[in-house]
Amino acid sequence: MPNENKLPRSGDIFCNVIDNYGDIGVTWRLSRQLANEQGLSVRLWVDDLASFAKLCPEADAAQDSQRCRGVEVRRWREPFPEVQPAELVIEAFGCKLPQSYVEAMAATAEQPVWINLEYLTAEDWAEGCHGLPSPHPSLPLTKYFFFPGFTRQTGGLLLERDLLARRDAFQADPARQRAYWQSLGLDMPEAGTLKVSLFGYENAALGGLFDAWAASAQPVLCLVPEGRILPQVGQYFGDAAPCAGSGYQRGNLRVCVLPFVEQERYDELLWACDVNCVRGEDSCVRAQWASRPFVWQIYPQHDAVHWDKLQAFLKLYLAPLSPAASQAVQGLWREWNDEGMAGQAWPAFAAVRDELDRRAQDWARLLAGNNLALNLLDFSGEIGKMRAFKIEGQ
Ligand code: TRH
Repeated sequence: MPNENKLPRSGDIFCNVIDNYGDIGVTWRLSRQLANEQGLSVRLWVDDLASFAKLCPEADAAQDSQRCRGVEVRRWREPFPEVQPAELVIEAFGCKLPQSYVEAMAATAEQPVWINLEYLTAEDWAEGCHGLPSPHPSLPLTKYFFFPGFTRQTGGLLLERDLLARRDAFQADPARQRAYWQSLGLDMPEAGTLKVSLFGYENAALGGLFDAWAASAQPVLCLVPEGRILPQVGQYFGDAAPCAGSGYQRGNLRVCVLPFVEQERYDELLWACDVNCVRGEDSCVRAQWASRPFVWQIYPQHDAVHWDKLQAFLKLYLAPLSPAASQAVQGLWREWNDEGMAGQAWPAFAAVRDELDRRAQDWARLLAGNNLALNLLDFSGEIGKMRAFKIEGQ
């Protein structure tokens, strides 16, 4: 059947898991949105199903093909099976598509829209590169760069249709929050307790921050999902085998280790906390949708290029803040990323939390209209129309 409005009806999304959960976290989220909110028939090709199963526990890492939450999840292995390419093809983060699949794309009657979904950055150059075409050197195919981002000149951010309404309902409902804490095996924290979630990479600054929380006048409850920072948490409290369910107390600081949960449930943790320490890319975006102050541990890259990325984000995020609040955030983020004495910057950060709360809410409102999945479909539709126009004009 001819596709009159030129919006894609099917999608193939390719994910090569490099390390951690960011690559699969983003592609799994996008797959579900395209399938469940936009009605596309979506195949997600993943080369590491064990990582995928951490985000989606009902998945079976031993299966080559399975349906999970409206998405066909396929093991990406070589030799790549012979399949009909989808109308929208997304390679995430520059992963190299199988040669046979690229050739099949070139052989289709209507060329698929081929997108390279890039990493998120607030750096200015992303606006200039967003949407640029890259013709294939030998085949009649063009790939387009699609940059997520924080401004209208970029592709926006992944945001589920009902996420903000669900967040508001959760944050306004003490009964739901109580039930959430109980599901973690904890009582609802007493009013006045500062609740912090802490998802991070190894970080030598951890001890300093823990010291500051232990010595603070306000009780601090810190929730640590299982992961790379856990050995250091154990070391701080003299426990050689920390695991989900472990709990510790020092001074006014209580730390509870949580299991790594499925992706949707991680949002609830962010909504339930007053401050969220996040890392990488996807958890950082989720912390922004939580509308609470956050501390970002950026994924470290060669030649320290991640510092430019961090500064570019701070420039946008901090622009309307008072000098005191702006300096407080910069101080803590720098220490947390530079593995300095993060504890030293904490009191200044804690002192401006009201202003940071307001900023977090404004920021999420500002970003919410720039939805990546919708932008991606609009972009694909435009390319489809442009091609149809060219063919007609021939
Ligand atoms: O896991 P990450 O460190 O991934 C990183 C980044 O994406 C980085 O940009 C990339 O270059 C590198 O991988 C290779 O952090 P990120 O991006 O926050 O991804 C974590 C995912 O895990 C996110 O989708 C949220 C999810 N998550 C859960 O589903 N359950 C949990 O309990 C927790 C803590 C996280």
